[in-house]
Amino acid sequence: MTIKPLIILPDPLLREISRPVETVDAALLKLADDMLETMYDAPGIGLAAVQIGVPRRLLVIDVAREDEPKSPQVFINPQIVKSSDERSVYEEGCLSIPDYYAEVERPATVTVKHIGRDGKEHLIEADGLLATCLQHEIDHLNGVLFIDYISRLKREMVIRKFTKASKGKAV
Ligand code: K1U
Ligand code: ZN
Repeated sequence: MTIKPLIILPDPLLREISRPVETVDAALLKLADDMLETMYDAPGIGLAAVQIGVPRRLLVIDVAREDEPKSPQVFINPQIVKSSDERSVYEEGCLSIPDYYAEVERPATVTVKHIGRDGKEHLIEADGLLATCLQHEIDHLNGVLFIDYISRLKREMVIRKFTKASKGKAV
């Protein structure tokens, strides 16, 4: 397994719509394993393939607490098929926007259809942190970032800060 470099704001790749995965083969499963390794190293609780520069509809998640055994999950071509009216608020972060956190309100429960690493279709009903994380990661597949849910003023400040930092590094 390989730890891959993370794509950071304002990289335009983060605004691309990821293409569906066509075949679940050894190469795709190796990509999922590299994503898990990268996510654990960061550390994070989720990662979309586009965050390591691969705009495919693939994401990995592990919301197990530190005192629990690892529980890696792979979601291929995930789709939200049902969302609750009930909402929940969570302070989110993003590995592509390091050290910035903001409260985001989302549906508290989602049902997600996806293909698993076994190549078969699955349906999962998620609540709590898993529901929040699934929605954050599926947003990545559609070029949406959690800063899109905060005020325009705050979002522009964050983008300006990261744009400035990226120019500083480019020289
Ligand atoms: O997609 C990402 O950028 C990963 C992101 C996922 C996420 C976090 C919070 C709410 C929704 C989705 C992260 O993992 S940020 C890092 C983080 O939250 C974390 C890191 C270490 C321990 C616990 C959490
Ligand atoms: Zn993110």
